[in-house]
Amino acid sequence: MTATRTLHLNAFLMNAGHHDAAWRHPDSTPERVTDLRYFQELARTAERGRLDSIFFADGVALWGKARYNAVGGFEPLTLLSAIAAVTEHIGLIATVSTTFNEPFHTARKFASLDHISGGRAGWNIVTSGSVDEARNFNRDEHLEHSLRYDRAREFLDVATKLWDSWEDDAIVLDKERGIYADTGKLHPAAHRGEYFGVAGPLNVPRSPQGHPLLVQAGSSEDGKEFAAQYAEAVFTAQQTLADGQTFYKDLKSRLAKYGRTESDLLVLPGIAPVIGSTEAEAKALEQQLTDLQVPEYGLAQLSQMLGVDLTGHPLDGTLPELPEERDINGNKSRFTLVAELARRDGLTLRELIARLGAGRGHRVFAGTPEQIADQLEEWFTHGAADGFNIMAPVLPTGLTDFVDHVVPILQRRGLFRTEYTGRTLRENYGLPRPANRYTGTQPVTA
Ligand SMILES: Cc1cc2nc3c(=O)[nH]c(=O)nc-3n(C[C@@H](O)[C@H](O)[C@H](O)COP(=O)(O)O)c2cc1C
Repeated sequence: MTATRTLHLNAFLMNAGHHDAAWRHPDSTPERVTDLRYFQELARTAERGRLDSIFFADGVALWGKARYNAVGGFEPLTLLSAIAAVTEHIGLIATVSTTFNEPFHTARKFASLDHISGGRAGWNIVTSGSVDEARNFNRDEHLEHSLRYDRAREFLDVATKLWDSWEDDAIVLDKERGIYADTGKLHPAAHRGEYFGVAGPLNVPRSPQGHPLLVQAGSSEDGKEFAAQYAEAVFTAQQTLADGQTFYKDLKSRLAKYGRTESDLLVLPGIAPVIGSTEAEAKALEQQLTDLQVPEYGLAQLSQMLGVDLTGHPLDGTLPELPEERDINGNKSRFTLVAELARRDGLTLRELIARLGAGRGHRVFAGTPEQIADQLEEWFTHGAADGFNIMAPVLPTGLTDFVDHVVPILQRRGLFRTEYTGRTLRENYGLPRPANRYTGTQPVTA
């Protein structure tokens, strides 16, 4: 008998909320974005809803104009370690860039978080999209897009070797004989490649999940190929059911080449649900947030996403001539999504800024809990999603409303768990613990 397929839900948490005017809304608490307890409370709300995981995005530069939005905040691995201490089940996914880090540091930090949380760590692997980040790391220019992915592949080769560098039973703990570890079960990485030279082994014993859950969020050609090779969950922005289905099929069809099956990778599109007890109430909240937008902020965000400076362009005009995706050295897939959205719906800059306000290109849906559950069910049952990245437009209320009003509907429909059954993040996502590449290959020398 095959187990019934159920949804996986990840709460994508963002300071005052995902809407770029969330911090101005009366329900948000932007004064708490450097208050640990605020994030601990959000995590516990997500855990009360039996969500699979929480997730923090990250960049290594100040993103967006601080004059107009509550941007900036905690480094995700540090924050998630503190959240681990007050939660028991919820998965903890941190974004870390392969372009501006070293594999040894990164493997070590994730192995530590996995131990600290009892097997709940996940890594959102990003290659970083902005030149502002390069400028914080001794570079004037950003590494070219395809080279960032070359580096990311080598980074993952090394990181996974390091996580395997202690076999599961390497620690002998023989007090009598004075033997702590079976060093025959500790393996060097002995890596010398294009970008990295790493001797290994890691200085953290193998963690509960073996490897943290590997998540990826780039949807360009290179991004999809990288995901097919390494990722176990993919975050993606898709505007329509048809686009979602195309992306889903495309990504799953690439897995066989790497000896993987379709169930080895979960596709989780983002959705920013604007929830109201009636449809009119939801639409009114959406409008209220649009009315709070600062156009200068929206224009700066749009300029960043499109790689074109739009300062001074009339808000009631349309987009100027844009470059081709191949000439974009930032986030290619988001560039194309935004350009297509504007073209398809014939939007003015003002309308485009309003459409991007809640989700930065992720799908926004305003409606009742029932209508939102219908949307999730439709994508889930029509080949566009294995679950969703839930992006509350305003926090904490948007998450509380989702947990209290949408989750119970999904549970009643048999689409979502009512209790955690797994112990680790991988178990809750229904993904296997990776075998250690060295186990069974070495003589025992204890
Ligand atoms: C849901 C989601 C979250 C993302 N979070 C981040 C992030 O936190 N940091 C980051 O640098 N890029 C983030 N990205 C973008 C990238 O993952 C990506 O590495 C990069 O910009 C290249 O994308 P591309 O392959 O589409 O060009 C995110 C994308 C999505 C869909």
